[in-house]
Amino acid sequence: MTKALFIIDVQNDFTEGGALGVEGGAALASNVTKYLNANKSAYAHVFASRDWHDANSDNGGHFALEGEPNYVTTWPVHCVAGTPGAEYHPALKLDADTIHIKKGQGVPAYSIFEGTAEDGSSVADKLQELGIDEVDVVGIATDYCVRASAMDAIDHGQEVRVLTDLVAGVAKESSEHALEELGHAGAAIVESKSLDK
Ligand code: VGL
Repeated sequence: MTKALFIIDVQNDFTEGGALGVEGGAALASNVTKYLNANKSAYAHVFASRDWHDANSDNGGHFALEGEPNYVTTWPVHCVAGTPGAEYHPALKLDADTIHIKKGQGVPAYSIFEGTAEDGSSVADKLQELGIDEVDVVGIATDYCVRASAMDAIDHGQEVRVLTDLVAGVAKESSEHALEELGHAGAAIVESKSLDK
């Protein structure tokens, strides 16, 4: 078995003080770094995604440029390409061989599978090329991008685990619901502490 870690959208705008900051985001960033340092040998590859939206655009209706966002399908302006809000949170320390995925250029893109790597290839192609068959998912937000990324990983035939102490959500109820849905879809919903190394 060849395992990868997906680190979803641990970006300044999704952490406290950011345009769309979720509670626990900053703590999550340093906890993911600790986890990664302690479990490096478990992962053949690490993928890290960033929402990377266009400036001066509603990004396919994703940004509420006029009126209030509904925080379900429309959002405040966030993660504009090249701005500090779109950078990884500084407490997230990634190795040089991390596979960086950018998504959402001009469109809503919740799943990492909608993004592309720096060499232009898709996530699905990378997984196949690298022989990956197991994926652990951590990051932000449980109820949106983590949910969509883990669902797509299941749909792409991966054996998926969502690490519940290393995710943070927009809202409590929808986050709990997302984990339930993922469990029903076949993901293991587990605490990182409970895992065998
Ligand atoms: C996300 C809301 C809007 C996420 C992205 O990363 O989960 N949430 N855009």
